Amino acid sequence: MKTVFSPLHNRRTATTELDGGVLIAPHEKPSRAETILGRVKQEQLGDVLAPDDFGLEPVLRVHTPDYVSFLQGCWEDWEAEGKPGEAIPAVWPGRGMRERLPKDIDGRLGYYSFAAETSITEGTWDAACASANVALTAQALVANGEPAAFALCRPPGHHAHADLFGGYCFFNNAAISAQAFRDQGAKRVAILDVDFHHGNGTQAIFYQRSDVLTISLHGDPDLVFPHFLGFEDETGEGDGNGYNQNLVYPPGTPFKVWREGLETACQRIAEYHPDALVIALGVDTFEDDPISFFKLTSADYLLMGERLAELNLPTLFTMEGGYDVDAIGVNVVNVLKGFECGR
Ligand code: OKP
Ligand code: MG
Ligand code: ZN
Repeated sequence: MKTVFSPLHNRRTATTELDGGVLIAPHEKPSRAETILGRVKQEQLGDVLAPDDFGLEPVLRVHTPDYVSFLQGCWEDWEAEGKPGEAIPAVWPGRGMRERLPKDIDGRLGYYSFAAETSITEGTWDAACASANVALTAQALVANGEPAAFALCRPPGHHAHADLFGGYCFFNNAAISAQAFRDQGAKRVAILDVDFHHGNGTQAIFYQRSDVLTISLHGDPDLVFPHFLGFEDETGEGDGNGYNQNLVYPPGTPFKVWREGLETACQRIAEYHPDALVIALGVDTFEDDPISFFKLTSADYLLMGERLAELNLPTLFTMEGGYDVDAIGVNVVNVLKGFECGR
């Protein structure tokens, strides 16, 4: 399978993540993408292509124009105020307050975010645009007949809503790609999110729609990020009723248990008969992941890929999380190799 990769991911070099009351070096760092790329080459998965530039039009099919403009100008506005550090939101419209866009940059940061761990920095916009272009280039490969493609996106995307950043995400690459499939004539698209965290942005973007089925397997939000969405009683709304599914698991979950959720998800996807499948591929389900609590092993990722291949659908993989950099290349490429074996 072909991989799409852009060195511009390197423009995202935040130095701070608010964690445990201190600013740490971010878990979501450039070496993640470089390590995955290295393994793709080492295992000769297939050609590595540079992305095309799709401009903002396909991004604006998912994200609001005001949010996109905010992201584009945020760093400049922050710097113009002479702030000493990276742009970190610290105030939100809490219960009983007004959801009104303020002029001030601190106010706008809060209006357009749902979490404070993700700082905006000088190259964040460039990297987020490159990441979306990587996804859209791989999407076009699949739309044009490749059975599958791997979008080596960085930064990740599945936490980003139509007008919210957070959880290391700015543009929702999986959602943008699913919408691109729809705009190119696909009747139904399924998004399966196997990242350890709930794909809250993806869920929210399609929550009232039946043309994009969204399913996420993840750690119990009662215990882990994003805390305020991702429970099993969230099944969609209006036209979307029955087209969102959350499969929630507790600390210590091994593949033997997780794969039952994968089976449930795959059966639902098969009965939906989508024209294309998008896999939001996080490998932070790994046993040694520093911020997660599932217990998948490197060998398990081969089996995951094999099961996904059995769906026999045109499949786009978009890279999401995974923070044990020593194992991230092996784990990601195991999913993709397992997928190619299973076909
Ligand atoms: C992004 B993705 C660490 C807290 C981390 C944010 C997690 C974002 C995960 N102490 N909170 O889904 O991999
Ligand atoms: Mg998930
Ligand atoms: Zn994650």
